[in-house]
Amino acid sequence: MRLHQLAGIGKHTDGSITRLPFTPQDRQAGLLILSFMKEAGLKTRQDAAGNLIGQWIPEGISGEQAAPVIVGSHYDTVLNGGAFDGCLGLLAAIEAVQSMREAGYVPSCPVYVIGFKDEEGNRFGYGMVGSRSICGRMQPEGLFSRDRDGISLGDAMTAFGLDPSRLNSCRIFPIRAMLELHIEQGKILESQGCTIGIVEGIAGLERHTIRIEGNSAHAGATPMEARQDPVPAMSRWILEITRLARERKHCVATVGSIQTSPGACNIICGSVEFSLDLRSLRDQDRKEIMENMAVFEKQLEWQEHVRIRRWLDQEIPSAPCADGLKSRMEEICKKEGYSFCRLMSGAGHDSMNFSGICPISMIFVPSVGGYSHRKEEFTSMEDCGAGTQVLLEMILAAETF
Ligand code: HGY
Ligand code: MN
Ligand code: MN
Repeated sequence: MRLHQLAGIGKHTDGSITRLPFTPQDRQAGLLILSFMKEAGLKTRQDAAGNLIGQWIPEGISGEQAAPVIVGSHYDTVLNGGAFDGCLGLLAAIEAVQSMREAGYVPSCPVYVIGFKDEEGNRFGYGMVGSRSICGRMQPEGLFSRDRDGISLGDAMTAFGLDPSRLNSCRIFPIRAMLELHIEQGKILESQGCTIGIVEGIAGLERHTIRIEGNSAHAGATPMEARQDPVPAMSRWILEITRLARERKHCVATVGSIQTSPGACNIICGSVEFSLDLRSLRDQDRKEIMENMAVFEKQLEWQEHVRIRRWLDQEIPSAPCADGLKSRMEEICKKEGYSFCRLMSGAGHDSMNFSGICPISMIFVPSVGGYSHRKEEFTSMEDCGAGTQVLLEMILAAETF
């Protein structure tokens, strides 16, 4: 089965999967996915960002009709991730189009199946490189983001055989609609016994890097009152952002990566560098929280005798899904007898980059136990099948949307 074949690329002995962008595992996965697209009868190409594009352009289609329905998802993983995040949506899209073609169906507009590149941002910290490029929203500074070995995103793309100077050529416009099937990555569908999630919208997100500099010194010979220790300052910073996020509904703040320097047990750190991933369904929440943090940082610098620098790595506004497509999805669920509920997506997705360019629509299927971004990530074949059926019928709906 295609999902298991793809999951085998980058799999560790513990069963988790690491398939980071512009790596040998990525190349191997790309070749396999292109072969699946060819089996489905699609005309395949890879664009300057490394997106995999399978095109179905019916005879005689031109002009306005040429605006494609785009359907797909990403195929990179997080570090030690699972088999379903992104890949289910991409393989389901290939499956749906293959079924339509084999049934002799001819769409009234082009249908592009796209495997998006580097959605997770787990290697360079920037993320959504493929979908931003297709939407003309790739920021040039993103190319200078670096991985843990100091390799920049731009250099990694060039070494992979791509051309980061031609990302503008990735732009697809106009687009009729963007459809994405994805695992929920939380527990709502499972707890409500729903097979299908009709996504209302995707939370906006911003990611920062924070660096706090103090003064490295001997852990034993330096009295507490004489220290300029960035670690207690960082701890207070993290407690403050956590407090501010907990005060607001649908707002989440995560510090997922922390580096201390020099990082030895008997040396007071000279500096610490850590990440912030802040999300909210209300963009105003994020603005208020970061304004509060700017004031808090000034106090912290003075009280802890340290210097704090923070820079924004990326920001993507929240993205509402198209009402008309949500209603069509509800009709499809009722017709097919699938239990469904409406929910917001706290997780970010490639679709959010299409907001404001074309109508977007996301279909969720349940994650067993709510597990995701770990090897236990799982969705039943029955739910995968239901999600694929809804995706197929949403392609039909989007054509006439
Ligand atoms: O980070 C996210 O929300 C997504 O998994 N990329
Ligand atoms: Mn993910
Ligand atoms: Mn994903």
